[in-house]
Amino acid sequence: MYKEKILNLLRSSHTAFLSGEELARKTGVSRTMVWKHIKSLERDGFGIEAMPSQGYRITFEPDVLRQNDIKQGLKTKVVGKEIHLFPEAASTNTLAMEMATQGAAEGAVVIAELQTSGRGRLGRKWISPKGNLYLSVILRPDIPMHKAPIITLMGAVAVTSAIRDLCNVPVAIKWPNDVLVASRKVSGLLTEMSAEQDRIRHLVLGIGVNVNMEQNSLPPDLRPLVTTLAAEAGTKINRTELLRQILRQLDCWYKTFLNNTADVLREWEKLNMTIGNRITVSGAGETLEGLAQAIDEEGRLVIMRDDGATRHVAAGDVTILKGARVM
Ligand code: BT5
Repeated sequence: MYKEKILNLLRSSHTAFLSGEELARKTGVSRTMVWKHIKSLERDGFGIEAMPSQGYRITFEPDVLRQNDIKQGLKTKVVGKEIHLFPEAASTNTLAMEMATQGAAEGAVVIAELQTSGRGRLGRKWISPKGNLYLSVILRPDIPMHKAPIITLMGAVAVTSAIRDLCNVPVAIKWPNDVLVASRKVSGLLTEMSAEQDRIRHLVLGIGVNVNMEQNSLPPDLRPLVTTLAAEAGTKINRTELLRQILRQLDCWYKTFLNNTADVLREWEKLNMTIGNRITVSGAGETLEGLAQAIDEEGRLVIMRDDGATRHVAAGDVTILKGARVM
């Protein structure tokens, strides 16, 4: 707590030096304790210049997520009321599922700086080096099971909106769980559920966003398909700000979801780049080709085949064939 106070004071004095005496007076600890906290901030990666007779000032902020920074000005009602932050996790979804089973509160968020076994759908891997965002949110919605897939769409709306709020990049959603910039994947979502009969015990909404990672952290075959917000925006992105905005958007859209799922679907339609295109969708052992016509009230993709017949698809991988709308 005192360390955070010292950090806040140093940050608010910008480039001006703050003396050890002043820091001690304003925080109510001894000058020796101020010095110990300064050393601890340096161990956290902060660059702090110490000038005899002048004091201390920050010269470098590390790109590290900090619990207090994330919470500053967050003001969410449900999502992010509890934050569990780890330097490393096998998978934040796995951790969040365990915590949910042990009774963690709705809205609790598990975040990791990197994942060693990040997961996609169907046992696929999610490459998770440092520099990105990896988070999983525990939700306990009292909804019928067939509405659960809309949670993924809700998550995509929140992530896309947050990116639009903060980064000047043409971001859009590809059904069902991809967020793309210039046709390359910048974020993926994975919803996992624990249920009994027709009742949902809990859901975990996992979100990975490629923010500042180096492109060469990816295997070569993925590089043409994947991008980062920093690469698209041409500048490094503040991960803490983006994370906070994602949590705010999730908080807002989850509330909407509980009140009226149709409102979420309407927003999804505005932010998506799938509907109106000729596509193939593969999954469940078959590949369908046709026009992506709409999403239905359960979040399934409605495809019109060339013979005019329509199919409602609940899961799969979409490829956009031609005539993709420019966003
Ligand atoms: C997804 O699956 O897109 C869901 C990704 C969810 C990741 C989050 S991170 C926090 C939480 N904890 C987890 O363990 N998971 C969640 P899917 O649609 O199946 O896409 C997976 C495919 O995306 C892979 O097979 C690769 O082709 C590609 N891929 C892997 N890593 C990627 C990355 N960092 N960025 C973009 N694409 C990637």
